[in-house]
Amino acid sequence: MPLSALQKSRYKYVPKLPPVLRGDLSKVVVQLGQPTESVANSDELKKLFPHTYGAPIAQVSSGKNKSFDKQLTLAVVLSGGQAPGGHNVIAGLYDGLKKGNKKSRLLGALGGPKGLIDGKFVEITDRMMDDYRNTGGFDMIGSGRDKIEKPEDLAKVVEVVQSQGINGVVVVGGDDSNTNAAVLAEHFQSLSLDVGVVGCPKTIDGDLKNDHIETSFGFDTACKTYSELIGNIGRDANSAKKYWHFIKLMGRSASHITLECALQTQPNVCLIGEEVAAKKMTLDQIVEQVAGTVAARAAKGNNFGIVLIPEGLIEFIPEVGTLISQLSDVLAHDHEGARDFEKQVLLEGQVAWLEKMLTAENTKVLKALPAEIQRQLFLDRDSHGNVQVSLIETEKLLVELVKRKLKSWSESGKYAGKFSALTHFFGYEGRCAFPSNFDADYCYSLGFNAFVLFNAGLTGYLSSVRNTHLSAEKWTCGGVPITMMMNIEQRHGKPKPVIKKALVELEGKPFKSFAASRDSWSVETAYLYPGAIQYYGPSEVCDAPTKTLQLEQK
Ligand code: FBP
Repeated sequence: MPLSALQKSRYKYVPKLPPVLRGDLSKVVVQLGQPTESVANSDELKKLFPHTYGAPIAQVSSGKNKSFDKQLTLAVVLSGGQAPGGHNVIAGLYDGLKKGNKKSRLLGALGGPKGLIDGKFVEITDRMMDDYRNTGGFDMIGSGRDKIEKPEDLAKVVEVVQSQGINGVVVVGGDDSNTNAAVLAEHFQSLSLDVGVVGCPKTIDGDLKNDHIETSFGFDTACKTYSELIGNIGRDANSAKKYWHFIKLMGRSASHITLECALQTQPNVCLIGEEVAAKKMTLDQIVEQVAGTVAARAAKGNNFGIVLIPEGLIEFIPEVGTLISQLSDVLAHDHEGARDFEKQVLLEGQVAWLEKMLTAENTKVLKALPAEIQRQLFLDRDSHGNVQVSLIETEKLLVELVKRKLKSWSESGKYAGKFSALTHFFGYEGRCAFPSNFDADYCYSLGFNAFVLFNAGLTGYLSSVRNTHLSAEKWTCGGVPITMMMNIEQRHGKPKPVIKKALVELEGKPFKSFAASRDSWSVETAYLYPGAIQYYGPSEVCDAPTKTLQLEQK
């Protein structure tokens, strides 16, 4: 395999561990606190998770551990979208496992949860592991978006873990995948199987966090990658002074990525989905806001600018969100009418069929959208029932509507600028980047810590590393019971137990810091140019966490 100079050099990088995990494993213990409660719907969740509900928070600390060297066979599953650092979770887990007992084995499930269901694994060896240390991507074993939920799939997994002698499963995933991890943990317990399940918080979207999980891995690298690109575009815009750049950023349910990139680059407009929802802004009001900034800058002779748009914005706009939610129910594969919809080949036929199924208000909203956006709203949902917002071109929709608005303003003499817009979508560019030092260290620690939790016999937990806004010298670690983060939400029109997503908090420090500056950024040209991620050099340049983490944890 040909190697870049950076890849060769990153192989030699030694990730930093929290002090408690650095020494002799015979001196590492897990202490348990008080029983916990879920964030909501505790009665329902107690019934759904009778064996695992309410487990205590776990803290890893120093002490005497006589059983640190158990011989274990663990399986690791990468689940959902790629996020920088996944290979380092595997590396930390592998190194911890082998440090505990050289005979312990780590099996990688091939292609995500499906690999676990079908019993398709590769045994990870020193050689294989060394080829992937500190590299981006999930290509070492692959990932997938399958769910382990149906009774037949759960039964297959039970067969697989028994036949392979697996003592524990590590699920590396986001909120949906770790909800699955909780289901699996409960299932094993209900059968009195001595097989643990521990999750690691992954997603570039940054929406798997709470009081105990400070951040999901991959958010740091992805945001820094997008911010480099936004900064470069900002400098181009400020040089040429002729284009407005509408940039959509990944983050399908929460706007954390967009907010972090705004804090790193200071664009002229940054839309935050959660604010749009809280203020119940209509699509027209959003368009007015963007067009208003275009006009204000044009009045100063600045016919250029940067607009950041979270990909999930479309679902946050109340009237469109309500439409999407009814569409998802009506188009769900188990909906009796869905077959008829699939028979409609032409868009007109699809809209006409939907008109009979949707409320009058939703039909009106649907019909007001451009044809291309309508088509994109009808695309298949993912396996968790989510609309695939990365496929909806909100950036193009906004350019089109802003153009129309400016035209009407110029006809009435309210606007006299030039509006030439380009669109971009940054998502896949950042998901497999070489992990920043932060993600390389954090992921390695999460994986190593997951091993410690298994060794202590825990199940149904997320690996947690804390104090991450400080240097790794101050990091601590432990485990958070997954049921503690759960509530009941509507999915596919049915109530389901899920990990509560962390949306951008409008009262939180990152949003407030942005809100305090955005007016000056809109009219002034105050772009910041963060440049590329640095892997070597002064710690303040190479190891700094995201602004979100710094503001939230300070
Ligand atoms: P996860 O929640 O699985 O980490 O994935 C998040 C994400 O990167 C979103 O930002 C994006 O909308 C989605 O994945 C794209 O999914 P896909 O890789 O299936 O196109």
